[in-house]
Amino acid sequence: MSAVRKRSRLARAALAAVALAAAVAAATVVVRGLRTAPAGLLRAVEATAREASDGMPEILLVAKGGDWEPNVVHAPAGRPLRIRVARAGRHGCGDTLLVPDLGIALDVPASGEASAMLPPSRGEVLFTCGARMVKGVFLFE
Ligand SMILES: [Cu+2]
Repeated sequence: MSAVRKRSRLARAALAAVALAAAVAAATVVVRGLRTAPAGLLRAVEATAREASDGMPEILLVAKGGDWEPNVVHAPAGRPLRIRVARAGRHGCGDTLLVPDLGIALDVPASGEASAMLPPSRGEVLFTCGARMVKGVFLFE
């Protein structure tokens, strides 16, 4: 990997962390009763939704400990997004994934996967655990 490309990847990760921090700060205003877990969010794990075989943008989110990977998800604006959820290990925080602004509540099975379809969206949409602690952000762009 070239130094330039590496630097650009680092810059993008830093930008994502800043976007996440801004989203977390905004969340306390936007979503009432939301609790933040900033320590866990300092480590941004980025990914981009990919088209599934049916053409739908899709992302797999895995609960690891109390955090989700990825926790910064880039997805196309104005299109639905299928989220698939699974867990690696047991942690109460991974029981549920909420997307409060979109009215989505998804139970995460002890084994296997569950999925839900997010409606077409734009901009930053946060996701949280069942206790409404911010766990990550979808960036519809
Ligand atoms: Cu939690």
